Amino acid sequence: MSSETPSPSAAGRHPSICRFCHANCGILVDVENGRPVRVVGDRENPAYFGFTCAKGRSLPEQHAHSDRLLHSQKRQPDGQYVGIESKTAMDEIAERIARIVAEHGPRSLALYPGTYSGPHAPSIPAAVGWMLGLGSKMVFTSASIDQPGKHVSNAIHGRWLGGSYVFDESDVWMLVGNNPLISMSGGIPPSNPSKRLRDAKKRGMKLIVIDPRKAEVARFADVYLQPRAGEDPTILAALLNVILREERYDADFCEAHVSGFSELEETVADFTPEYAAERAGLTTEEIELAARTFAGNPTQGESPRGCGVAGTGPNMSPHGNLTEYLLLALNTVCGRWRREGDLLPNPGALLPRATPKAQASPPRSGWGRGESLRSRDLGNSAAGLPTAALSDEILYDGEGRIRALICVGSNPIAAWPDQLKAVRAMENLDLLVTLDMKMSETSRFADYVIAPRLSLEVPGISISSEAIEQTYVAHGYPEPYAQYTPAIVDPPEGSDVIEEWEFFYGLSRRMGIPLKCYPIRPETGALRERRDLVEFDMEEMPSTEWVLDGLMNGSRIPLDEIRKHRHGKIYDDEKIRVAPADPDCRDRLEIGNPDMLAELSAIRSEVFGRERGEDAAAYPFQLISRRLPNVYNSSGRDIPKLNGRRPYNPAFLNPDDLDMLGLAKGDLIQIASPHASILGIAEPAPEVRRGILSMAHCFGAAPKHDADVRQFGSNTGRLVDNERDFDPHTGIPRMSAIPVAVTKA
Ligand SMILES: Nc1nc2c(c(=O)[nH]1)N[C@H]1C(S)=C(S)[C@@H](COP(=O)(O)OP(=O)(O)OC[C@H]3O[C@@H](n4cnc5c(=O)[nH]c(N)nc54)[C@H](O)[C@@H]3O)O[C@H]1N2
Ligand SMILES: Nc1nc2c(c(=O)[nH]1)N[C@H]1C(S)=C(S)[C@@H](COP(=O)(O)OP(=O)(O)OC[C@H]3O[C@@H](n4cnc5c(=O)[nH]c(N)nc54)[C@H](O)[C@@H]3O)O[C@H]1N2
Ligand code: SF4
Ligand SMILES: [Mo]
Repeated sequence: MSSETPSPSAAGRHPSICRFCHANCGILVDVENGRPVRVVGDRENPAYFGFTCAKGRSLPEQHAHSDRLLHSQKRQPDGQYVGIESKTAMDEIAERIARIVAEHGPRSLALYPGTYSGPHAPSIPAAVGWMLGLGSKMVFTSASIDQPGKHVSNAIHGRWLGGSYVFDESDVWMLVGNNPLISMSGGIPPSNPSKRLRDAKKRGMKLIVIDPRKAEVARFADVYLQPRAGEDPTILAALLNVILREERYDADFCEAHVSGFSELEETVADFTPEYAAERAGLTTEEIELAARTFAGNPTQGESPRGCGVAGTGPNMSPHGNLTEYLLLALNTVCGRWRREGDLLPNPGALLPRATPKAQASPPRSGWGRGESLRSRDLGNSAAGLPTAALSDEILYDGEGRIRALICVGSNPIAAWPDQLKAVRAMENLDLLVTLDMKMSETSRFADYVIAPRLSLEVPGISISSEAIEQTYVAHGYPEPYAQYTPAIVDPPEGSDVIEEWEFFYGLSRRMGIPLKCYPIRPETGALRERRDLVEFDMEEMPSTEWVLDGLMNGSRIPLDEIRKHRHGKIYDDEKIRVAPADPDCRDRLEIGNPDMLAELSAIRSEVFGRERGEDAAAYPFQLISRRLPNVYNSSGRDIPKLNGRRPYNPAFLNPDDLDMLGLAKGDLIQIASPHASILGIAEPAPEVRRGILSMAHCFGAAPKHDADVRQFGSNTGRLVDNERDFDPHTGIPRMSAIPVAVTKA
């Protein structure tokens, strides 16, 4: 590294990057006596315009939290934890893993990087590099219990190498089960989404929202559909039905670049707006209006730009792959891809230079790739190994079971579907190591808990928000924005906290494994120049700055240049246009995948509504997932400034349903699925459709605390059966639209 970084902990106001969530807002941090004391938005930041949320402003409280681990912990035979020096912990863990691997092979070791490996750019590359060095491919990420349908559908549909449209330039946008104003995710840029949305509305953009709960973003919708949960494939098939029947598609684009058109057309022919309306609890007119608003009227020369994107809701409901696939098909038939000569809004900043081309890259297999599980008939899909089945693989009673698990910034007991099985799995491990800032629900089962540095104590870059463009269509920054921050403060005095990558470097060194990091490969974005593999010096430990430089090799804007602009900068120096297709290119986007169309046809022959029979009568409500503003998965709910008055996750129900059940605000309720039951606290929410129970995940503690629901909340994952109603390709079980019964407790 050649640039100079100011010494951390200097008193005063420092520009930085918020890493409480993935949105990477530009912030100003006030430092007094070596500690962060105040965080405000940075108005000089050219992409975020001073935006922050309450979570970001509570970073000082997070860093100073009384539950924060300042020393790594080791579990004693009596179950108590005592502090252990991080070096000694690494010695002991390296030795135990070497022994497990020698006896049972590298496959007995699994890695689960979660939410908080995101803000620390070197975490996942170093962890995965160490695993591959050891010979284990058993890497399970939260992607397979998040929006796995995105990865699968992009693989089997193929990528458009010219890239997608971005929000800031679009005339129409469709959100299917996501809420970017709160989640900072889902196609409205993560950089101040509410300003971007207001600007877009002023420009005349039409917004379509499909969500059983009238979420914050739905208040801005021009067309709002409030269906039953889990009916997205039917609704999207009906939109396609209208668009194809009324010839509102881009015939020239389909002719030149698409295959499977007639197969899709034939299958969606049965999904009339009348059928979809009855099934999803909508009106025919609403469906037609959504279709016409999205497609415009191309034969009259009215072809709006834009995109449709889905979020976690429909990905966690049944048929998530199909929902995402139909959405890609919808974008594709409407020709919603960037054409030859179009300017690329974001040629890259920390990403390598884009080299877009107006052509398709052919479909790949979406599942059945490589490694498969021993315990279940599931394997590697485009979304990776199935995290939802990792408990089964740990509990498997046979050759090749997983015996050791490393959790990096993740919390299986809070987050995995089927919580009680996850508890049994954690208890069945020979070795569990967590890298976590506190004794999380999962850390309480761990043999070792490694205490990490927190975000303001490490350098950071805005790569997670930029690189999401590589995996999710129409996500990421709409402009070549980047920011770097040095560490703003030193860790608290007397602490022994390390960075996640240092832990994996430390293990590599102790185990004699040369550590190599592999760059992220693009899945859905425009083509980009390549990055090189990063090989670590195993004699002398490098600095984090060296690691960041290494990982960002090949960036369009060198990291050293980005380091100079401490408030973040938009690097709009270079104009890159979509190049013409290769003359001999015959590749096409596939919208008629036989597996997807078979799944869609099977839906058409399902009985629905009242005829559904027993389950429908016994479990009349549908529990759906949602995010709360002041928590980030399992983080934030123990910060009094954020949630002091309500540390639990309310069970939001329509007031008419509350009346019908004889319930009032604050009543204790029992929520039962066919698999398990939990307690909840009723909260009226007129924005929720009748028959829907809307609840956030990652609350609740271990089962012994179940009665303390007002203190810890309820774990909705408990209600999920991971072996029933799961996707056969990615393994994700039904985590939204779960049939439940609600009664007064
Ligand atoms: N029922 C249901 N289940 C769900 C979902 C749902 O909607 N419904 N959502 C799913 C989704 S989308 C996801 S992504 C997963 C999330 O799954 P996980 O990533 O497994 O869960 P988190 O609660 O985010 O775990 C983050 C952990 O990181 C710790 N941490 C905080 N700061 C740091 C840090 O700086 N360094 C380190 N090393 N650790 C830190 C926190 O204390 C916490 O224990 O949950 C999934 N589970
Ligand atoms: N404040 C905050 N921000 C977060 C997080 C957080 O915990 N808190 N978590 C982060 C993570 S890990 C992720 S993955 C992203 C997720 O980001 P989003 O996908 O935007 O997640 P949500 O805000 O839960 O929005 C999901 C929406 O889907 C709706 N929904 C549920 N089931 C269905 C269905 O069957 N069909 C349809 N059409 N809609 C349905 C819900 O009502 C909800 O409004 O957010 C990230 N940002
Ligand atoms: S949205 Fe995320 S990055 Fe921005 S201030 Fe809030 S927590 Fe921080
Ligand atoms: Mo997520």
